[in-house]
Amino acid sequence: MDWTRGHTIGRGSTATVSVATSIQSGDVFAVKSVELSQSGFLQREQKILSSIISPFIVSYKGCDVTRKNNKVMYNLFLEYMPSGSLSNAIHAHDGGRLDESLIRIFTYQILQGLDYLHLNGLVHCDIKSSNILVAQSGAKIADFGCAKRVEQQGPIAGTPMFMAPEVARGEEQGFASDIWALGCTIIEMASGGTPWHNVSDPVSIIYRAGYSGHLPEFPCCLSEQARDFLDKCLRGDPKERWTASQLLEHPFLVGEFNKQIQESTPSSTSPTSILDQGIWNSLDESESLESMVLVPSGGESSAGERIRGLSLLSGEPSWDCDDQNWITARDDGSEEGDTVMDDIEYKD
Ligand code: 3AM
Repeated sequence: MDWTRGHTIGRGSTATVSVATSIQSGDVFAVKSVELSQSGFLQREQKILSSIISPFIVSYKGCDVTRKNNKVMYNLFLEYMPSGSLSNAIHAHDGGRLDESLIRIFTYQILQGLDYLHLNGLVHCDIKSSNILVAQSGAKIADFGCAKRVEQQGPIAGTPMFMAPEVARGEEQGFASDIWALGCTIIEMASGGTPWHNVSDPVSIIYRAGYSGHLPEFPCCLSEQARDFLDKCLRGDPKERWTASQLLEHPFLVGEFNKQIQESTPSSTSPTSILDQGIWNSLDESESLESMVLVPSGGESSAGERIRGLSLLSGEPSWDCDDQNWITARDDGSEEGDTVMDDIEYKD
């Protein structure tokens, strides 16, 4: 696909995200770009996104390699989500927190995405409001740079603030860990703050989450139903946490607002959607929390040792975009100074 790069939307921890337009069709999409030599996270994301499809997950549109200012860039094409992240939506909303009716809808949509992933044997590993993207029609899960198959061994990944106790201790990272992170995301929506709001350095967060036996504080404004839902997400023992399918049946999601929720799924284009509340027009810029990868250093290690083991994941490039053996690198006509017109081919 030939395409042109538009304005930069933002810079995440692993890539720069821009708006892009297909030259052939005029379709607008988002492109995540990073230097090829540092594209391990993005290639991991490409592998996973290209194998899944759900109205609750940002859709994959392809990938290629281009040359820009003598740098070889890896580009991942995604569905464009014009309202940005849920994190931005929370901070743009009155009082910096969301009403319970909106929390319910976003929770339902994230949970549908998680249920789909888990049924397909995938763990996202980095659920948080800045990795949930929003369009007029609702919320979708994005950023699969840390995702893995459930049986896959490997370093613990994600953001310390959202790590379940078993993840913080470096024991395991499975479906239940995503559910804990969903609980933390509900806290973000309800409070406008972080789950461990009075702790900021990663060592203390890992200690709190993994070794203190404490739970994050439940926001006081939540209803009894919502608190019960949160309680089912934030059980210290992963075996006691409810699964995504169980949570979809919880009264918090199947009560009186069920109809509204159904009407506002991403597949709906109804102009009367509950999300048509004007908040999406005033989203401000905010910096995402950094994702990190914890490399476990043995079962006996302390929280401090784990933190010292923090490293960025560097995946081996795998040249299998779109199931082809060859990738064409071409000029992308960028407004940001991409100039090289010659095609380069890479073989695996
Ligand atoms: O820095 P902010 O939070 O404004 O929301 C993502 C983040 O914006 C946005 O790019 C920034 C860096 O990650 N983003 C990521 N994927 C996107 C997409 N598919 C996206 N915005 C729109 N559509």
